[in-house]
Amino acid sequence: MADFDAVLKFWGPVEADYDNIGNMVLTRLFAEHPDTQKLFPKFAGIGQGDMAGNAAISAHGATVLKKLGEVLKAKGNHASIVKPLANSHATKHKIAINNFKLITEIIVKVMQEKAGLDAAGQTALRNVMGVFIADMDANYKELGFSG
Ligand code: MNH
Repeated sequence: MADFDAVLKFWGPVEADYDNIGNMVLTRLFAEHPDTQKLFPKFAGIGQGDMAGNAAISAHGATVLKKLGEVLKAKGNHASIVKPLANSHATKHKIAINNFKLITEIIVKVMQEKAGLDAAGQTALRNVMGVFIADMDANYKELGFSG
């Protein structure tokens, strides 16, 4: 699908700085949607002011973006990537689907600022995330998780 390529065009700066950009994504997600921080037991008690320099937040942010990079590069053939991700997020981490919509808008903004994601790229990223989220949701339903 053309949307995957339209986002991959802007992925270079993200890939070059997974730790810092990943940290920004999570720090901003937790700032704009404080309830999302409560879904991460390992980040309990970290204040907004300490997040930018927190190595554990950077490491997890990098993990998320690396996986998203795998999804982008699979260009829609991502069933084998999405399935284990849906399994862990439904049964272990208990992350309702709406949270993926929240992080989508954060990634759009951070990529706009840090990777120059333009209007067409923003639309493409929203489309790609829409496909990813729909596939996560289909897996959630199979698992009986009402996320
Ligand atoms: Mn998420 C762990 C990818 C969105 C909450 N997430 C992981 C792992 C990957 C990952 C990879 C580590 C392997 C695993 O447990 O499956 N997560 C993603 C991607 C997106 C994402 C690609 C969207 C893009 N995750 C979210 C959102 C939330 C969330 C949104 C909640 C607001 N994720 C978690 C939690 C863990 C996790 C909680 C477990 C963290 C830990 O304790 O190590």
